[in-house]
Amino acid sequence: MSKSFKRTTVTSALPYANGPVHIGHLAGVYVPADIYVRYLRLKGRDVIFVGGSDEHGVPVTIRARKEGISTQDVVDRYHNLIKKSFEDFGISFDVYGRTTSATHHEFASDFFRKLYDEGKFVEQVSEQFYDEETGRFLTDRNVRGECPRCHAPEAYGDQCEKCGATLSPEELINPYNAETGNPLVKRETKHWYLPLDKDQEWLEKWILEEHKEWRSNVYGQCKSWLDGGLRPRAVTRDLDWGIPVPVEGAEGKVLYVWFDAPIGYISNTKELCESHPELGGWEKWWKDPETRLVHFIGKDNIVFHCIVFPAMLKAHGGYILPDNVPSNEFLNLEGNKISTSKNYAVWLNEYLEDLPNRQDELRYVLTANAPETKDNDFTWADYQARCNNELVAVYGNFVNRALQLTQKYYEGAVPGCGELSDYDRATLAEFCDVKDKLESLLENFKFREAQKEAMNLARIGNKYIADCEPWKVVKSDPERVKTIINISLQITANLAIAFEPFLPFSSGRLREMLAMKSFSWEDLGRTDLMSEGVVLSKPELLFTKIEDDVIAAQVKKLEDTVRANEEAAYRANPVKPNVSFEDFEKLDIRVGLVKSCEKVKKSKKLLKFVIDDGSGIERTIVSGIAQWYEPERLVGKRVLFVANFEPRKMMGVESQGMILSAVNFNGDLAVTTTIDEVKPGSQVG
Ligand code: B3M
Ligand code: ZN
Repeated sequence: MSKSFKRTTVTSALPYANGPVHIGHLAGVYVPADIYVRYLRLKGRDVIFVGGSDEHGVPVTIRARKEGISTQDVVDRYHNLIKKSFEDFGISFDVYGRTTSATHHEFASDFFRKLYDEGKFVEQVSEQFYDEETGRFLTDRNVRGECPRCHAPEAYGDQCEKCGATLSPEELINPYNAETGNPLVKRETKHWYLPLDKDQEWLEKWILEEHKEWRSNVYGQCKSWLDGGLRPRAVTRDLDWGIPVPVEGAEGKVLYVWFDAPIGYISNTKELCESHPELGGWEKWWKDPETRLVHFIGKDNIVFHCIVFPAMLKAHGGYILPDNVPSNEFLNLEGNKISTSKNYAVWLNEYLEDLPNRQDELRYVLTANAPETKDNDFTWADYQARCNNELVAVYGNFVNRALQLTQKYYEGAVPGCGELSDYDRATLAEFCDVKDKLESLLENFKFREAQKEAMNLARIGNKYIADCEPWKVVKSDPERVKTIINISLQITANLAIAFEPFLPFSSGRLREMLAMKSFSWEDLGRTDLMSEGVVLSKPELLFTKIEDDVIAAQVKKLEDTVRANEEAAYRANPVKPNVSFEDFEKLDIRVGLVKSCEKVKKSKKLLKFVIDDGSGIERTIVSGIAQWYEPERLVGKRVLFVANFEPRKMMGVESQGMILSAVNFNGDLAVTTTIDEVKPGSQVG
């Protein structure tokens, strides 16, 4: 950051109001954003923290259909639930709005209209799949049909899960509506496109040259988009849920959710400023070049925040562009992907109920494990270990010792500091630079390391008390003990400040116990925060142990979900109608020995096998299982394959057969083999 700014507008991605928020959202976006904002506030900087629900788009309409209630009911329910759980978790938004608000509808509509009037869009008519019975156009993912390659009956409009082929909806044979099963026809429809191809040049300069400091995952994704060449993107959709396109002849069309949602950051700011005149009008926060704009998002939102939204702002004119877009990778849960649709998550609202008053514990673990540079895994065992071994045993233990000894020896009044020993000086020197260290980490969005640094301060304190052993010298050298306790209390006061952005609940309680009146980031590193004679409140434990049964109950909850999903998957995939022996015999399944296996060039999914099928001539088979196997692992294995499967070309390679795999309920694959060794070419039957 070379420029200096007067104020900061911080936004965090607007969660879809189609379900509660879970720990993946928290770790990826909301906890880091909240740490950052709390830090800036504590430093006395001018900052607003803007959040809200994203209430448009297909996900909420799917949820409504699933639950059999209206879309408005869905967004009302989840908006309120999300808002409340964020509040209870201490995510300190200045405003938490919603994109169904009148302010937002008007704002987004005007935004579109201005670009339209100025000819910033291109209009394009294209053919899209249409369900005549429901009178609706379909998104690619909602079109299903027979795969043109492997003839699986239920391929998606963008991909066949059976053979791994990448498809477009036009290629499907007998396309149908995934939800209603109705057959589909092609129909012409007009849409408005943002001609991003025209933005290529300035975006390249702005991102690739002027924002080299962005996190490498963000920079890398932008670079690969830009290298691939930007294409026009449709900003309208044929849907009945959303903001109507404010143009004559656009009946039945709405703004694309990714067009209106980021504008929600601005309209929510407008709402905030209208009720808080002291903030000085929303424009100051979005148009003044002395305002710094920072978007906290998850990695699947990078292109929208770094390319599309800036292009929209630029096309409109008058707006500032983001100065940084700190995006995290994903958090997994007990080794599996978190999934809203599969109900596989730790939901924030449930956590708050199941583990009451343990907000800081979760905040701590999510930051300690934050997926800042790579995907990370949350496990309940790790949660327990970090709470008990770090929060309780290090931070909590130190604070408790310092406070209890003050009670015991001085009836809670801060003792004066006498002459310092060399060891005292060395200890104080160890934390005098904590402020600089923390600042540089926080300013660079390295929250994980920053929290470690704060914890290090507690470690210093713990070691200090343990080494000085005041209880041993309290009789023989009472003056020395006063100094030891005084220094311990100074460290404790520093901890209350250092941890405030990360663990605001316990920091608040600690400040009360310390009777700390003034409280500012600038005080960090000082060794005179606790004045002699100040009487402390009665100490309480800052953290308590997490017992095994609490963890076991959470693990069981997840296991129950997995089991329920497996049962549902089985029910959705019942055994097919019986076949005659004759029909079965038509399939020629054999054993093949894998001679070599390698990735098919330019394909993420396909592996090319060369197998010994017993005939003396090598056979090539292509299989869409690259996601599950490193090719080397399969070499030398005996696999089962369909030998008389019609040859077909995949990515330019002719595949002569099909390797058989078992598909797990969660979609994972395992290639089949025989228990004992058999000769290649042996028949299976
Ligand atoms: N609702 C996508 C998401 O939750 C979207 C973010 C909007 S930010 C303007 O991943
Ligand atoms: Zn297929």
